[in-house]
Amino acid sequence: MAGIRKIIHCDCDCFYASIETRDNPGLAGLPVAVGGSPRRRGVIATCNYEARRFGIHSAMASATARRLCPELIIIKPQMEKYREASSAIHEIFHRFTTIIEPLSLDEAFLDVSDCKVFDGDAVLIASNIRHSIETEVGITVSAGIAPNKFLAKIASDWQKPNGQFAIADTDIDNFVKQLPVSRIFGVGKVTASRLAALGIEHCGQLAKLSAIDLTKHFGSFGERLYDLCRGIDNRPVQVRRIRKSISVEHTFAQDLQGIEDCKNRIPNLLDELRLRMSKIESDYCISRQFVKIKFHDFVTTTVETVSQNLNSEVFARLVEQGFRRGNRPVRLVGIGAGLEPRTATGSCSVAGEVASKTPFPQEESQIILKLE
Ligand code: TTP
Repeated sequence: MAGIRKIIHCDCDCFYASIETRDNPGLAGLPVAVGGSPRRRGVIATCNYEARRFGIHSAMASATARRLCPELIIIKPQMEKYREASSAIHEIFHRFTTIIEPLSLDEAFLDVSDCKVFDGDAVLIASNIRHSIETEVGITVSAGIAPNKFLAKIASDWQKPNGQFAIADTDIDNFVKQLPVSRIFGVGKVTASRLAALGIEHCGQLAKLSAIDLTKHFGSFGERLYDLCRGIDNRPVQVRRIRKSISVEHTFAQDLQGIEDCKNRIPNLLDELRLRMSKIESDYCISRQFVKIKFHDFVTTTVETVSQNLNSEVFARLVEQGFRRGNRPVRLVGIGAGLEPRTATGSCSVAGEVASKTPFPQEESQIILKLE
């Protein structure tokens, strides 16, 4: 039927750990994690499925992971290798479509609606992509195939690891009816428990509420919920994602005790931030500077200000402000910049209106997660 899109969501299985096992086959079958050292307050970036059986997961302290599984092998991340694998994977995607929306190094949406390979059969296209990545890059990938991004992303998780799952247009109603509301992107613990209080656990139950009721309970997100619980998602696959920010952060092996100690860390962080910024500055303008401080008790604060460049004095002032909010030892300092795309003529159009409570960008902090 015309108008039905074919979207594939590809997601590598335990990406960093798979690359490490590929490069050291002796690790196969053993519990393996990639992350920082347990002795230096490192955290786990990811772990293989053997390690997950012990309850280990991303962002867990490596020391905790080691306690859960004393034989866990923890490997220091080697980002260069992961980037290389990521571009090889993207080269494979490009054999089938140019409409690719990368979400991270190991995850992307592909719109293959107009692809003629395999007579346009998206299930065969996904199989071939997975097979090509396995043979050419040496790691496994899971894929979801569906008429939209929301369902394709859920489907790629359905048969993980090393599997694929397709949701045909005619199956959508049955599929979403049974889907727990917690699977909807944006439904976190708070929304899920508010829905549970209304007796709603599955999308089928959610679909019984009117758009007006949903908006009454959940504001503008209610409208989105109204669509998603019916399996409707018209968002296009966006070839290039617009970055909102860029940042670097560092967790210190020993807590920093005072303002001066924190400020002394700025030059190194700023060097790294400038380097990263230099790679994208032809596409983006800076609209604000921000600082993130995590105190020793994990309480986190962010401070930001409107700015059009990366100014070390401004960062120092923000660090002072942030530190004073907690006035206690600090385990992490991060600095970053809010970004705006350049206009078509390459100029910067924004003066940078900034909302006072803009949270530290989570996606970015995942990408730049620093591991010791
Ligand atoms: P994910 O796609 O979230 O997870 P994964 O590929 O490791 O495992 P899964 O099979 O469940 O999809 O993350 C991709 C990579 O990003 C991951 O291999 C390591 C890195 N990463 C971090 O560095 N920090 C994090 O907190 C997370 C979640 C991931």
